[in-house]
Amino acid sequence: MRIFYSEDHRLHFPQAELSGGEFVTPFERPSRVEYVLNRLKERHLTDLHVPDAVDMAAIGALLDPGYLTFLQTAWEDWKAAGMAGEIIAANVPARGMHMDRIPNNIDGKVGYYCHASETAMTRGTWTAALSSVASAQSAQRHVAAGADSAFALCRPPGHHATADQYGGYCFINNAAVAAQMFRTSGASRVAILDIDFHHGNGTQSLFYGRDDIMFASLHGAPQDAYPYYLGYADETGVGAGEGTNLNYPMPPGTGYDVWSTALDDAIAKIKAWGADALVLSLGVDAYKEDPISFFKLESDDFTDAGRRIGRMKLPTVICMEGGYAIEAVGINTVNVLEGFKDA
Ligand code: SP5
Ligand code: ZN
Repeated sequence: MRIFYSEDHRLHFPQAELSGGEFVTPFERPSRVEYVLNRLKERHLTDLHVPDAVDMAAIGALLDPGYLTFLQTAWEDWKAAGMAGEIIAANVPARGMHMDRIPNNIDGKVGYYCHASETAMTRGTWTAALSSVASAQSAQRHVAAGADSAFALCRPPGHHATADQYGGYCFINNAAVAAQMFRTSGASRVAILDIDFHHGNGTQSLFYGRDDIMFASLHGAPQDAYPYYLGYADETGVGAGEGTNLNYPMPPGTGYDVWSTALDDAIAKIKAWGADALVLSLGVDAYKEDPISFFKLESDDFTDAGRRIGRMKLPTVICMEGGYAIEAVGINTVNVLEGFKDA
């Protein structure tokens, strides 16, 4: 399996994540990638490639142009306004306020384009986010050209990013861009399966009204888990998209028996729908030791999950999302890939 990955992810490393009322070193940190790379090497998965240059047109086809300009210029504007620290959203439009008027002031703009203030931006965030989506794009082109599958070792992750908001450690929705590119390259029905512990609110929102891209997500129930305000089972799509959004919220303590039942159900529905390409949002934060999550998957369970997904025999782009039990991230991620390959 070809693996696409760029060193530029290192350019995104904020010092601070707002967590429990204090600033901590972000859970989503560059060393996560090192653990995955080391494990890939240990398991002789060494077909590593630097991605081709980013295809901005393919991103612009899906995301809000004002948002992309904001991401590109935010750091400059923040510094020009005399801000001493990293970019952190302090004000977001809330109930009863205008949701659609974009402030000129950079502090206001940051709030407009953000939905979760745990996520800081720094000087290199834009470049890193572009390198991440470039890996997803190269992986998609490789699969569209005939490969069975490819792994985009994306960092920063993407599935919380919407058309015009960042948050949840995500800036550009890598999996969504890859799915849209499958449509452009000839697939009629594309499924996105999201097994990250957190609900993929960004991906859901991008395709909620569409009948050509199905979204299925297994995640911590929104009553109990970030992103809190989306991811309920009754969110099934709207208009033409009715029936093509599948949420599997699960409670604290959920283990592999219940989780894999949900996975099988999602797989069966994706097959029945007639997907001809698959994008897997691969977070491994459902692991029992994950520091910010509450599912109870064991490392071996990830191998089994990969096998079940591989049995779909669909052309598949795998995009890295979350996973924060730092030393196990490599093992769990590569377990999914190995299960998938051996299916
Ligand atoms: C891609 C991805 O997995 N994003 C996850 C974003 C999670 N954001 C909320 C983090 C809340 C952390 N709370 C820490 C409590 C530690 N005990
Ligand atoms: Zn996650």
